[in-house]
Amino acid sequence: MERTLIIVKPDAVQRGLTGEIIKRFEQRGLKIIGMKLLQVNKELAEKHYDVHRERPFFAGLVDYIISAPVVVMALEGTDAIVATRATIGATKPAEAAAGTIRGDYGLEIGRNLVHGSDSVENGEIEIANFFTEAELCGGWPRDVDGWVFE
Ligand code: IDP
Ligand code: MG
Repeated sequence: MERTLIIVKPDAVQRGLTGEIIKRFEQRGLKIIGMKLLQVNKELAEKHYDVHRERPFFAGLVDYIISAPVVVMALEGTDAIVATRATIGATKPAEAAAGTIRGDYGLEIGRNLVHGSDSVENGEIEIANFFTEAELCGGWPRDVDGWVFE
């Protein structure tokens, strides 16, 4: 089982796409082990995107992510990192495949609707940045688990 941090970004929340985005991950079989709405502060935004600190788009990226509330989710499932990134689609929405979240709802890289962790290690780090242990229901026995996980 892998864990990943998903962020329904401010543009998606503003556009009323929160439910649609949650639905896609839920339908895929991923188990929600944490979820909340919050407005990210600058310190947390800069920590989350620290790897991009030297990039020219960093300041704009931080402004974007703190501009309105987001919904953050910790998801658990088989190959959760690869599976969720496939569901999210390519970073540039204009190039993202139809049927992906970005390919269905986005056009521009700076308004690409959703974040998903890019490795198991970063998933654990990012989940810890956004959730306390008490806020997570890790490993809860979902009744359909046997029909999703082999
Ligand atoms: P990812 O979200 O697909 O993993 P990353 O390369 O990790 O993409 O970039 C993180 C986020 O930074 C992107 O989702 C996007 O919001 C923003 N971003 C990346 N590259 C650019 C850019 O060239 N211009 C503006 N924003 C960018
Ligand atoms: Mg990334």
